Amino acid sequence: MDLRDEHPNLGEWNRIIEASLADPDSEPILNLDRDTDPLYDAVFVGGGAGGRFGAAYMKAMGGRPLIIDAWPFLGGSCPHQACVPHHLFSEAAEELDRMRWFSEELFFPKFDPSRASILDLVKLFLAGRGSAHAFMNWQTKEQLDVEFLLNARATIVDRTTVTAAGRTFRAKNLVLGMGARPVWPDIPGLDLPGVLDWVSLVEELDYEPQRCVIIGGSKVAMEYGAFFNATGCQTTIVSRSPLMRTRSLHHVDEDLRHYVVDGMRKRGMTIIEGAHPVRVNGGRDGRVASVTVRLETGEEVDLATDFVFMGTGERPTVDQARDALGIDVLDTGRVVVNKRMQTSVPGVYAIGDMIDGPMEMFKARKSGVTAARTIMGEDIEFDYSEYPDFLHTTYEVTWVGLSEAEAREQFSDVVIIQMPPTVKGLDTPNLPLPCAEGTMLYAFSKPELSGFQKLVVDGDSRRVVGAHHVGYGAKDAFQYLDHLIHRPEGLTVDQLGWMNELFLNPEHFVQLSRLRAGSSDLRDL
Ligand code: COM
Repeated sequence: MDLRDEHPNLGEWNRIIEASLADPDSEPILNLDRDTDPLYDAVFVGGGAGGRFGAAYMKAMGGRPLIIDAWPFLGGSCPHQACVPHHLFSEAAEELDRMRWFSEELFFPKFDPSRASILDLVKLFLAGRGSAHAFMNWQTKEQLDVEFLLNARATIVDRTTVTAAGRTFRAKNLVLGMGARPVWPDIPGLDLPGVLDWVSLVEELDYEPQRCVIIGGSKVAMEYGAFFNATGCQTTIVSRSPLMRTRSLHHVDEDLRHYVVDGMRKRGMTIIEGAHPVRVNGGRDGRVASVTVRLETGEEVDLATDFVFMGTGERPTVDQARDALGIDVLDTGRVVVNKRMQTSVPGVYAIGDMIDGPMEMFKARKSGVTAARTIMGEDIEFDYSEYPDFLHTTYEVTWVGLSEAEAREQFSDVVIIQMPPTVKGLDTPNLPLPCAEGTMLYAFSKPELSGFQKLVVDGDSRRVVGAHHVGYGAKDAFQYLDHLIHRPEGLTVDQLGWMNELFLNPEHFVQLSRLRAGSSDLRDL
């Protein structure tokens, strides 16, 4: 299907994409300039967030990129199976939480658990996901003017040659952005129906689970687990390490961790830490019926369930590229790159989930852009070792910089500005502050659910070195706080306290800092 001279609108794109997804033999979608045998500045293999942003940036700089993707849409797993459904489910979890807590209070109706359904929300997502796909294709073609070949799997021949849809494409550079897929450990029984992960959940779920055992303690495990539980599906997380103490998360403050994990338990989730899944057992109907787990004590228990969700991490789709190119790859499957996203093979770059670091959107997009700018001759490096992080339970949880414990290892005078404060006898469950969850309805009706926040300051330099927040609406502030505190000159408590806060905002660091900033000798608050 050659669309170079066509200009499908969003509805037309939606139909083209849906038809392509429905038919395994559907034809490739071509948006290619007419010249014969062009030499591209780069072929982006994979048009996910990294490839799409990298190609768009290269085009904007005057280069000639081509994106090839096996899916009939751009944007990759984000709109299809990953971030977008995750955010839909997390938002639903938060709404369900509120409906339950406020059932028959004020203007809230009686909560009807029979209407809270994982399957309904999966169907809602499937019915709507095409609009994001359509927009990615429309924007990339009509507004960003990037050439692409979709619904065609690329085969890497060598570092300047890729084939797809029966054609050969030549490029000065290759940018590998083929993403990552969930990996499952080697446990007997994982092939049973009813064992799903974040990919197969949206593609395959066809019944309403009543009970769920989650294997793994990753962010995905916590986020999806909180959603399942909020729908009324009795959820148990089985994790080797304590939640939020996994290697993939850094700078997690212990008080924040407690607030989050205690909150999950308070909402009825079972969290078994230090435990190893031994096997998954089937029932008479052929579907999963229980999971045998070895507890920290060595005892083995059977957890009855009709749904197992795997939250054990992801691995890059790297085999074909490694075999064809000989690029260096770590044991984890991540491609080795320098700060310019250059692999061990000249002219070959890797981006997004293919490389080390968090599998998050900012890294995907910025690594794609870094590759593009490097190819276009700019002297640019991207260091993704420090970044603001977040996850959702039924709370939104956001953090950046050092935890209190990390700060105490580095600085002799650490000052903590925190809400609720840790003051003996204060009776903090009745303190409606920081009124960060939702916000005022909780503050007045359920003060104990009002969130948590902590600012970590180096008392000597007066610099903010960490910020931690549990509660709705902090993510926006944290992307700016991240920039401010990681500048060479940093951000002092005095500068923070002199900002113009929009009263009432969900995080109160500006006003709390101002209350202390007048003192030459900072104290905790
Ligand atoms: C977001 C996908 S859903 S992309 O980063 O805009 O390509």
